[in-house]
Amino acid sequence: MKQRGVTVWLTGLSGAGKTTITEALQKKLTEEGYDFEVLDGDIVRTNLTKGLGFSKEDRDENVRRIGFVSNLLTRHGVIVLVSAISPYREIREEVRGKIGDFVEVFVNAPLAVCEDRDVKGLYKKARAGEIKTFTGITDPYEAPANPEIECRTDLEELEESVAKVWSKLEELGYI
Ligand code: GGZ
Repeated sequence: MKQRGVTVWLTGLSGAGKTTITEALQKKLTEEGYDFEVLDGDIVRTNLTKGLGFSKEDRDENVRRIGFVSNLLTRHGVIVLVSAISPYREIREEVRGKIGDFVEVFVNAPLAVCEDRDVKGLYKKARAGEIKTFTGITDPYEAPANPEIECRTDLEELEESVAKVWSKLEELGYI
């Protein structure tokens, strides 16, 4: 039977754990032989959305383009893992409406925890005023109202977060 496509959209603050969960899901999907693609904001911004900045307009454009590609892939039976801050609810909902087969994962950790992790030193720079419009510091993050899954990465182990996503995809019949 042909695989059913779905977009698994991970949204959350920088440092919340989106990429880590995506990488773990990627490993599991590979092991189980599924067709999938990954669209990570950080990487997509070096090609598909190159040149876009971090104003609301540019972030929405980034999300819209990621959503466009994700829709094409999803329609062709691919499991698409999207990892992007995607801070604005309205555009996430717009993309959800276009794709239909859409599972939203709220990768949630308190700002203080993300800031404490500061893997890339970006929060420090934002606090120092070296980065303008940094999500959570000088720019908004609108949490999903009704995500299919919420992963509290400060409270649960990575395996637990991955298992939650996996069982939701099973429950919805995508895997
Ligand atoms: C937020 C920023 C910013 C600003 C650079 N605000 O955690 P990261 O480092 O590795 O991933 C973040 C990435 C944000 O790209 P997205 O495409 O996910 O953003 S959005 O969905 O809002 O369009 C972060 C880094 O780039 N970064 N400047 N000002 N994150």
